[in-house]
Amino acid sequence: MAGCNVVVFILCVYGYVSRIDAQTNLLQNGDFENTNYAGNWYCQSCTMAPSNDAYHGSHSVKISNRHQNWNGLAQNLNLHATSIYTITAYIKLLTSTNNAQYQEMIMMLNCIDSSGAQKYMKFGEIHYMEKGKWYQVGGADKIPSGYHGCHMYVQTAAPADYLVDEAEVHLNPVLSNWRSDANARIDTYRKADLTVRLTGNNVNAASVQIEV
Ligand SMILES: [Ca+2]
Repeated sequence: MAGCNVVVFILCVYGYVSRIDAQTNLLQNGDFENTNYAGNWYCQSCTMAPSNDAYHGSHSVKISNRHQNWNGLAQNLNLHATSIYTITAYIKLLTSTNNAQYQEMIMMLNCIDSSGAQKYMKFGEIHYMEKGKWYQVGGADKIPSGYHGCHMYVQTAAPADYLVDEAEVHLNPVLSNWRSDANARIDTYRKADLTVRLTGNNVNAASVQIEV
């Protein structure tokens, strides 16, 4: 922000805060570099353990001992109803059901409303994930009205072991007044009065052309 003058400084600060909101990873220990998962990740009826086979950094997490498709890595999230979020993670399939070459991998979000009703959303899926390769799985979706208490989890056919690394959840910014805001910025920063003075004798202002 070193280039901001006094007037622009406030806008720079506002923009900086907005970028923090958009870029902040809402997951705790999303890179799995902390191998203590207490208070962040948990396994839905499965086993989780640190792995040195990492997509990023030094560690990922290995998920095993699964018996149902929904048995998988999960983390709780307190999200805002009607907001749009992006959920992604890098996943490597280690073993597959029936030793198939490919297997479907899904990034899921489950949310609950005040009456206890549950909503299941697919944020992204890889239909044909091949064993032994890292894939980014996920996407963006809007939280339905009334829902806020959520948990994201990975779903795939059981039994199959997999690794997860670099998991992220971001709030997508909403630019509701982008056109009027853009016009206001153009008026402020790109438009200014231009004064032209003619000097000398015998100059007819009606015959002067100005090119910019
Ligand atoms: Ca990592």
